[in-house]
Amino acid sequence: MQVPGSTRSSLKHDHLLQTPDTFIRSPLAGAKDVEFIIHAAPQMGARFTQMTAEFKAGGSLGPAPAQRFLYVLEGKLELKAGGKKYTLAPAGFAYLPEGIAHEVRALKGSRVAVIEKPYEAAAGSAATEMVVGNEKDIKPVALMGDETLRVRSMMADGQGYDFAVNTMEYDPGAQLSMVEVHVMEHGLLMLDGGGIYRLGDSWYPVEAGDFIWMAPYCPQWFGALGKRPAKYLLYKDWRRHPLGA
Ligand code: UGY
Ligand code: MN
Repeated sequence: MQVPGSTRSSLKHDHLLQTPDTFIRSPLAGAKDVEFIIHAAPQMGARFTQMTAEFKAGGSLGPAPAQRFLYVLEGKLELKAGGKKYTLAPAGFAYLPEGIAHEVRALKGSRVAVIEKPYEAAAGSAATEMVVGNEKDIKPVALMGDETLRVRSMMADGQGYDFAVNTMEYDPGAQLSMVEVHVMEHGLLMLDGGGIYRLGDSWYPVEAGDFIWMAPYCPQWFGALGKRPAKYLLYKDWRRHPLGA
C-alpha cells in the first residue's frame, strides 16, 4: 500500500519520472470522448508533446497541431488518411506528417500513445511521408551488437524525418553499455517489465506504465531487472543542427 502523500514521481531540472498514481486526465478541444494524460509538454521544457489518449468506443481525435505519431497500447483504431482507411491493432503505429488531413476514431475502448512535434524543415531534404505499420512486424536490431538489447525503429529513414520513435527491449539483466549524455531529448513510456533508470544523479526503480522525460544532456542509463524482458517506447528528436540551420 502506498503511504499517503508519497509517490515515486519526481521532477528535476533535467528529467521527469511520472508514475500512474500521479496521472491527471483532461479533455482537449477538438477531441470527442477521449481523455488525455499529458506527460510531456513545452510547459515543462519539452519541445514536443507526449500524451496517453484514453478513448471510449467511437471517440475521436481533433486535428493535429504538428507532426503526429500514434502507437496503440490497447484496443483498436480506425485511421483515415491519404484517401485510405487503416485499422491499427495493439502495437500498430502511424506517422502523420504536419498538415496531412486525417481522422482517428476508436473502434472500441482504446489507449494510445500520441506524440506531436512541430516540424523542422531542413534545406535540401525531401518532405516526409506517412508511415503505417505494426511494431511486431519490424525486425529487431541488436544495440551495438548486444543481442540482449533489441531496438525496433518505426519511423522511416531519411533526412526529412526530424524525430525517431523506437521500442527498446532488454532481456532480464541487460543494460545500456554506457551512461548516455546527448543533445537529443527523450519521451519514454515503459511498456513491459521494469528495472532501474538512472536520470541525472538519481536512480529510480521503474515499471510498466511509468513515463519519463529526459531533457537534452540528461545523463541516462537503464538496467533491466526481474524475470521478464523490459520494454519501452522511446521518442527522440534528431537529424537537425542544434543551431536550427
Ligand atoms: O537512442 C537512445 O538515445 C537510447 N539508447 N537512449 C535511452 O534508451 N535512454
Ligand atoms: Mn538516449
